[in-house]
Amino acid sequence: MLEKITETFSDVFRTIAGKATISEKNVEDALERIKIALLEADVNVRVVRRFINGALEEAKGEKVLRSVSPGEQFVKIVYDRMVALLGDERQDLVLKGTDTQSVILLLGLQGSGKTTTAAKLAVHLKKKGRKVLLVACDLVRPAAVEQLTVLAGQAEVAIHREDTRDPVQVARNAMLRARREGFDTLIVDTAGRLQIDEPLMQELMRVRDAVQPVESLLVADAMTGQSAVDIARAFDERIGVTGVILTKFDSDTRGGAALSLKSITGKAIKFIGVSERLDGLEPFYPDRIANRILGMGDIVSLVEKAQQVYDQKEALELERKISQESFTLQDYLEQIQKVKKMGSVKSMLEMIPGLAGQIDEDQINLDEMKHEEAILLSMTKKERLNHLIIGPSRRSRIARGSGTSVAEVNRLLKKFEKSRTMMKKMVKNKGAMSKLFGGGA
Ligand SMILES: Nc1nc2c(ncn2[C@@H]2O[C@H](COP(=O)(O)OP(=O)(O)OP(=O)(O)O)[C@@H](O)[C@H]2O)c(=O)[nH]1
Ligand SMILES: [Mg+2]
Repeated sequence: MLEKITETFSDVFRTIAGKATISEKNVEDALERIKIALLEADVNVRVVRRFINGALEEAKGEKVLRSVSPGEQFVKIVYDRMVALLGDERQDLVLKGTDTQSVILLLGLQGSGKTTTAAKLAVHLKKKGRKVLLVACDLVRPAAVEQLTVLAGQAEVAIHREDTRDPVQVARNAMLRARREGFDTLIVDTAGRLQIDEPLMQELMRVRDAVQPVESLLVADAMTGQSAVDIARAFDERIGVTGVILTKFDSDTRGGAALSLKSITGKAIKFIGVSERLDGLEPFYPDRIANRILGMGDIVSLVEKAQQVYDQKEALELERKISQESFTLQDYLEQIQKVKKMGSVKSMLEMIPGLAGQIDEDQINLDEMKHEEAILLSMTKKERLNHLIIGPSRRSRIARGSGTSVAEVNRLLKKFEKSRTMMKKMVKNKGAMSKLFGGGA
């Protein structure tokens, strides 16, 4: 998603960032192109106008045009505005403590992804140590309860379902059951309609009043484009929306909805759905998405974080290695070991080029990290310096030596190769960005 805008941004930035001096005309031209890209991506017209006018005013100021690095200042202005547009800070769910009940009500049109998202959220919250009960309150579509039951099975969480037509009854009983059986979090799946209609709203209001949700999340399909904004407004007016989950972020959409939602409705995007699978739910981080959109990859956070541990010389050396693809498994191992000292798993992983900014604390698989280190240590140094010489028989030796499997060794090698290519691309795209964000020389 959003590839098209990213292309334009990268292109504009490349043109402007390298310039030693830029004129008002340069700024205007650059913003004109950005404006067209945003409009083509289906971003709301008002949002685009505000974005462009604000950026124009700021960028044409003396301070920018006369500065030592006007191009980079310009990029920073656009970046900051993009983060603001997406909602500034990450907004997490606001739930009560586990000694009491928190109800999450999911709302949305038909096919927006409510039922799938209910199960994904259950997985997410279970990992955070909550006891989750899924509640099947879509009694309109015949197969809905069955669908949620199957998903609950896959997610290995409990489900409350009843053979009735009354969602309020199901919701009430689910709460009683939760109290009896010690569930602290209820996720309520509701019925969708093709369009917002009165009977749906009435039903949702009754369910809402029965469960008193702490979060009423609108599940919106990223492919809906512009109308997502109207849908969000309508649900907010009638039911009260506390946040949005934007599904199908992985799809080939223009992405305008994502960029307009926060700014027009004031409702934060809390998560994005990135696949059909149950692990396909990611917390929404405005700055990371802005990075992605602006084509800077996550190199910015890498450079920022890297700064904390490496001195600049080391960072430059690493950058050189990455760009020349001479980054080896030996380097990879050293990264793991060096940053391990820092304690936090997250900051440790953030340090590894290619992983920066893509990690969510609760997606971290500690065991996998340990396995990777073990695998790397079971290789000879020569192998770590040139992974291409590791043939099939060595792979099984390494697997045995590290107490892992050949599949795991293969996976590590594949991952390494993939991230090496990715890192190279990121470093290349970065250009002058590292200076701006405090890294590099
Ligand atoms: N690619 C992708 N597909 C998704 C995502 N979320 C949901 N889907 C798919 O979208 C379709 C509809 O999802 P559901 O969860 O059934 O949607 P719903 O809102 O419950 O639909 P109704 O109950 O009919 O109103 C399913 O095929 C899901 O697998 C996502 O983030 N990415
Ligand atoms: Mg459903």
